[in-house]
Amino acid sequence: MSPPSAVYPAEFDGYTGTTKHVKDLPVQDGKVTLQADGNKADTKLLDGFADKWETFAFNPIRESQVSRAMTRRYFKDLDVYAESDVVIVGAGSCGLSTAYVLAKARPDLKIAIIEASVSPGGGCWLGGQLFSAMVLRKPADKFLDDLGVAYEDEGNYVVVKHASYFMGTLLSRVLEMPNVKLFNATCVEDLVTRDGPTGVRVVGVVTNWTLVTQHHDEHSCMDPNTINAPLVISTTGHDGPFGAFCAKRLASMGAITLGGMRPLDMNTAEDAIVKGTREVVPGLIFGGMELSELDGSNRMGPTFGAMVLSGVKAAEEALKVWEQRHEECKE
Ligand code: AHZ
Repeated sequence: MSPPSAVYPAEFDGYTGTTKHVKDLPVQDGKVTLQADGNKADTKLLDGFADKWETFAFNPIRESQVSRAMTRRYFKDLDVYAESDVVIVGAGSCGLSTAYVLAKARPDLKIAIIEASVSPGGGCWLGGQLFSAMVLRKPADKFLDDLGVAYEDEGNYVVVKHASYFMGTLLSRVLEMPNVKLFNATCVEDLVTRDGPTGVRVVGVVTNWTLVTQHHDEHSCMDPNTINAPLVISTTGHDGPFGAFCAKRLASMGAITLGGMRPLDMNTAEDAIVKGTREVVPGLIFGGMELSELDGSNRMGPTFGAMVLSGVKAAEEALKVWEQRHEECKE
């Protein structure tokens, strides 16, 4: 079997390409041939600017055009996604992996991602202790192959040269999908629920601008907004300033008891997170490190295989639930 196309060629050293996938780089006698000018063919379009800077000018614009270009689209999105098919809470490595697999498999589903931070990506812009490289244990390499992210194959695990390269690629793949809307700087500050004969069912989320959520104590009334959805997937990470949000909310409702994240053990932690990815109460699926708070499983530290494969499993679970119950879930 030939190696995955995204693996660095063994003899290749000092990879300096920026936007191109390794397999697309020019190869001569089995070796990648990078030119000193960074493969100039790529810069042809920009060369059109050469020696024209004296007469250079942008096309004219009126300030209100900029304002309307943004606000029209945002308010249309608020309208369209007020009834979503799936809401993903948290745009970290697990939430975005879930979105990537689900949105790609089902372009007919409307998927809203709610991220508290201005910058999506969660803790996945660096490896451990602010180092650049990112480790994923096999078989998570299959996810990278699908995404088109290059890595070094180290046997049982693979190494992406920079976590930001992984996250940047994942984000762009998710954001280019027409059925996904990312609402960042927006916090999920409660769940929408219904009581039924079999207990509580989650049917949406309560949102607010994160800055508002952070300042509720200083103002008397800043009511939130809502999104209805038959399925919510919570991937808010382990406990922290914002983390484990839905797990903590379910615990405060008495619907579950929190296990509390246990100390680091890479080998047990990653399997437990993937295996534990599931619908915990009707309408609410958990993925990623939020599960460690729910189930009392270990943390794994800087190995990210479980985050992406928990995302794959969360997407699969979502499709199963969707097929079985979406009409009923829509009330
Ligand atoms: O901002 C949070 C982050 O981007 C976001 N989030 C949290 N609460 C939210 C809320 N509303 C909206 N109430 C919220 N967004 O959720 C995202 C979680 O991303 P993460 O990277 O923290 O979690 P993950 O489970 O995707 O990845 C965990 C990565 C870790 S932690 C760890 C360890 O500590 O051992 N090891 C790994 C691999």
